[in-house]
Amino acid sequence: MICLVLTIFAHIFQTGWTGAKERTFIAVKPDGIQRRLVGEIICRFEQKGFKLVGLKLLQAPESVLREHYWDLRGKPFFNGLVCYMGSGPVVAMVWQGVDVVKTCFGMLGEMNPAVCLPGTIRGDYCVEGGRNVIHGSDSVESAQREIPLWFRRHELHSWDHSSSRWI
Ligand code: IDP
Ligand code: MG
Repeated sequence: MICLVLTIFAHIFQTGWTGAKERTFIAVKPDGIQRRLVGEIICRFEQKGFKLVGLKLLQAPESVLREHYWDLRGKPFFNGLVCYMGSGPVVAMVWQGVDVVKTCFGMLGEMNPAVCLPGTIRGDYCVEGGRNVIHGSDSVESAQREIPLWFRRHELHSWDHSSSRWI
């Protein structure tokens, strides 16, 4: 009974974050831009059938990068990671759709490119974990934290895909 109540609460609380309205944060990292992979990467999510609701090119402030990778602050590579992510502009995006977080995370491939499957973005374009061209939220909770960190409300758009009933 308690489980049922909690499940209902969780569902109500997450309204707007799950189902067709689920959103994820994706960023092409500075190496992805240098390697001219922006078009290819956007193309993959677009052709998969997800909806682009936010897009911008920006030089990420160090404060945003430190906050974004807060969970990794104790790792020896943390400062190098912040430096790498601030070494040039990133393309920040928000994509929307059913199960978009899990699906996009799978499309990225593993952090270690040596074990990435061919067909994933990292599997096709990376050889080193420290230069892995793309970030994607790893859970709905991460997406809920990351999207407001990178985007203001007015930078996100609600619009209808004319082809949505075919996807
Ligand atoms: P993810 O990007 O697949 O979610 P995480 O383990 O969350 O992987 O790590 C975040 C990012 O930190 C990675 O994408 C990568 O850029 C960087 N990173 C993780 N582990 C290492 C490492 O051992 N050396 C250098 N960079 C790392
Ligand atoms: Mg991660």
